[in-house]
Formats: sequence, C-alpha cells, structure tokens
Amino acid sequence: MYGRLNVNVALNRPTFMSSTFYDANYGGYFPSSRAVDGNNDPVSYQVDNSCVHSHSEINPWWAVDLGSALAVVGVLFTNRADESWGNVNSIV
Ligand SMILES: [Ca+2]
Repeated sequence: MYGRLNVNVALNRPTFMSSTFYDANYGGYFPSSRAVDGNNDPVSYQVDNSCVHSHSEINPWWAVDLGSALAVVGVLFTNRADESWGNVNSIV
C-alpha cells in the first residue's frame, strides 16, 4: 500500500536552469534555487528576491532533483505578478 504525503518534497532541493539572468539593479543573479526556497511571494522579484529568472531564450528549462523516485501528484507553481512579459505560460 502506498501512502500520500502532502509535503513540499522540492523544498531546498538542488535545482538547475538553462540560464541565469543577472541584473545589477535588482540584486544580481536570479538563481534557480529561489523556486524552491519556500518563499512564494509573486511580487517580490525586486524586494526580497523570491523569484528565478532566466535569460530570454528559446525553450528555457528549470529542473529540481528530488533525491529519489517519487510519484508526484501535484505541483504548486506561482508565477511572477510584478511584470507580465516573459512569465511562464506553459509547463511540461
Ligand atoms: Ca521563491
């Protein structure tokens, strides 16, 4: 029998992204790790650096290493709300 855990198995796990955007005016780099840092504030891109940001590119990607094979039944995704251009509009 399999159990279901209602926990964030991605929290603070290693992450990877196709590129990392840099903007000296807004805190420097926007690393992939921010996606799993536990801060889901969608408007804090420029305040407390809660969001990731890749370069503008074709087929950008982001990934997390969950550490083991898990049957994931749900993903909570929070898009940025402080700017509308370039937000993620499809997830595979
Ligand atoms: Ca975050």
